[in-house]
Amino acid sequence: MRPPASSTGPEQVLQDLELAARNHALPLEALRYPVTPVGLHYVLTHYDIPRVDVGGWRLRVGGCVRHELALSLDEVRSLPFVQARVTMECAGNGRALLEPRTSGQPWLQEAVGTAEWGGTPLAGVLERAGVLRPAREVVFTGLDRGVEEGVEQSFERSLSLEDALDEEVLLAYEMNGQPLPPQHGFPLRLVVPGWYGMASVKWLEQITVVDRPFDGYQQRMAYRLRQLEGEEGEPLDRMPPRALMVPPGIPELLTRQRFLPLAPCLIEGRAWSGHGLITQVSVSTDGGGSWDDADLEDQTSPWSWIAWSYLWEPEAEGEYELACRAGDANGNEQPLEGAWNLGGYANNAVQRVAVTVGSP
Ligand SMILES: Nc1nc2c(c(=O)[nH]1)N[C@H]1C(S)=C(S)[C@@H](COP(=O)(O)O)O[C@H]1N2
Ligand SMILES: [Mo]
Repeated sequence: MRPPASSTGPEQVLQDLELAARNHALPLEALRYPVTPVGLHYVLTHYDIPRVDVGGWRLRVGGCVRHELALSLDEVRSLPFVQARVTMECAGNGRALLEPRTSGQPWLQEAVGTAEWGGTPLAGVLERAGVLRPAREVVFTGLDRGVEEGVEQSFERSLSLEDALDEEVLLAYEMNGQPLPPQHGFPLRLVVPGWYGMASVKWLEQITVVDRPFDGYQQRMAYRLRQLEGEEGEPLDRMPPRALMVPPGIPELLTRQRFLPLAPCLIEGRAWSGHGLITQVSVSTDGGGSWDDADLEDQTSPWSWIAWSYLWEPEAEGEYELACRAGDANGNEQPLEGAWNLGGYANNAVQRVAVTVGSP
């Protein structure tokens, strides 16, 4: 049983437009770049983008630690440097395609991007501070403040101590070789490879090691799979697999209907999963009736998407529905239909693209 649909009246439409104007997705043609140009990477900011005076900014580390730290950006930059290519996707990606509509950022399927994040491993900073037992979790606090469901808050998320100590978790101050831009968390953000984006706290100012489960709003209320209000729900963490294609041909301005000539067509895209390497991408050109394997690029890092391609030779003019579907080494495969939940999260149902072969 589903709870009643949220409003889809004019007020909801204006709210959706305001959110969609502030937070943009990856234009699907930008899947062509292995590393997303900074301005094309999706952006999701719950509140306002803070303006940070880097001279006065410090990264504070406290709580269950032997030595409290307050590091300037130069001090963070003097720590060991690492770079990692990481695909990040919003947990609300696919939300607007679920019925009935739920409130929240009205993403279609493109809330994703891949960046070369540069910074220093979080584990090294925690080691400097000296984590004291019985530490259990590490809380990351951003500078940005706002209100959600009546609760005033800073954007804050936690990781278990074990997850926080994973070697791939970064304190990043560079994106694609440049200082972080304001919208992606200047001067410093967390990057948690493999996880949905909410874990990667931007505008980081405080790291607190705690000895009990963190129950802040973004942990206890948001980012959980629930069917009904009041349920505890399953917390979201890693990204399930998803493949997206560059829609082939040319679009009609308003409907985005695609047109392509009757000729062989190379369908290209990318696929990723936070649960393991991508082992399969299949493509359908008949709306999911039959599926063929796409060619996959060798995957060199588990944290970055891979390219895939499929040569389609349409036999006749007409209407087609293209679809693509990814599976990972952990046996996860994209569902054909999205699974509804109250927050509209984690809808990784296959992408479908309607095309017309022939002239408009
Ligand atoms: N401080 C802070 N960190 C944040 C957020 C935020 O609103 N404030 N949004 C989170 C969410 S929901 C996502 S999906 C990612 C988006 O990162 P990006 O905007 O760099 O793509 O940042 C996460 N980190
Ligand atoms: Mo998100």
